Amino acid sequence: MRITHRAYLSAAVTHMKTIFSEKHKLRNSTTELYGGQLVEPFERPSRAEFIINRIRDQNLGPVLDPHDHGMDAIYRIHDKDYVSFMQTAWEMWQAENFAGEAIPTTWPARRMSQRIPDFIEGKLGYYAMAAETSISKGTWEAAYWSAQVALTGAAQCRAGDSGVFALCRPPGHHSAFDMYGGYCFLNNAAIAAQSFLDNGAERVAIVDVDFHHGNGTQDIFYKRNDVLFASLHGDPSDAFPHFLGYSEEQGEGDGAGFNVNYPMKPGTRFHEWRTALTDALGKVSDFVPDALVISLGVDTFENDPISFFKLQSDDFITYGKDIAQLQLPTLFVMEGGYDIDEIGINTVNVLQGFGGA
Ligand code: 5XA
Ligand code: ZN
Repeated sequence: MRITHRAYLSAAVTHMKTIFSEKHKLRNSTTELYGGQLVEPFERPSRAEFIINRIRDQNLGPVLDPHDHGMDAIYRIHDKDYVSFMQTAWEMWQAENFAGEAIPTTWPARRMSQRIPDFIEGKLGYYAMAAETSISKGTWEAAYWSAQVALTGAAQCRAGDSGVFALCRPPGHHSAFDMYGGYCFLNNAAIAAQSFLDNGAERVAIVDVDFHHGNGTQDIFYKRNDVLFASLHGDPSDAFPHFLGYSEEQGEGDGAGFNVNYPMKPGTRFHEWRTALTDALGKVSDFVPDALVISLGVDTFENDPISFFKLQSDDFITYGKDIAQLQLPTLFVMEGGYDIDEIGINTVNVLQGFGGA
């Protein structure tokens, strides 16, 4: 029987597992500060629903619940005081009887004290790197399970799967050691990468293909040489997070040379973007990692409402194949993507491209 390209693709990807928790729905904030207004958040539960529906429609493979790996793996990446703040922020905010969701309004800017205030308003400003992300009921629980999704995905890779999809929500790559924002509370990709290292890997590479720079991941591994971090993103002079992600940021101390940024201008199309990806994958190959983590955001899509690259749906298949050429155990960790109509197609295109390469 002649195997068509499409049939080959479907057959080849049948084995990719997805790790997914319904607990993502607990992250259901109703407000985002955007354009000077409080709007319905772009990062909303339906994002994950469209992705999981597409995975099921396409028979990508089994969908598994996460195991509970506990707090220790989270503390390998995040500050205990920060985690404690995240666990209690909503209760502290509610205790003040504020009407809306918890949003920071003041920051420790240049030449100000870095002491952590007692009052919730001050704590929010201390730990937040951006104001769009409201903390609401259930935020901590959803963030905790999102990290467990990533940890379970890493465990599946270690058990021998060549590619696993961690359908994390909320996303993670803007969250640093003691920082939240950009819709992120715990850095799922960093937690997963560290779990590979803590279970025998010597080196792990993280390639961040989300439209936005992965400032949290960069910051976490900036002085280390056991994690190579490469990020393709909107130039921070034009795009969030604005204050990190320039090409001259190449790592420090032991980490010098292990951080690579590819900032790109508004209107960037796939050809140029793919040139950057090829360069990043070449660096990954030279690094000879034991595992690869992909921070997978599909907000590079041409119709994404908050981004400015011009990738088309088929491009996601192509670059999934490019990633597969490395032949590394690969964990895809979901980050951003806000064109709800296409988010499932674009995400699954990457995974099918990877599986069918
Ligand atoms: O990858 N990060 C995002 O998609 C969040 C961007 C937040 C912009 N205010
Ligand atoms: Zn993004």
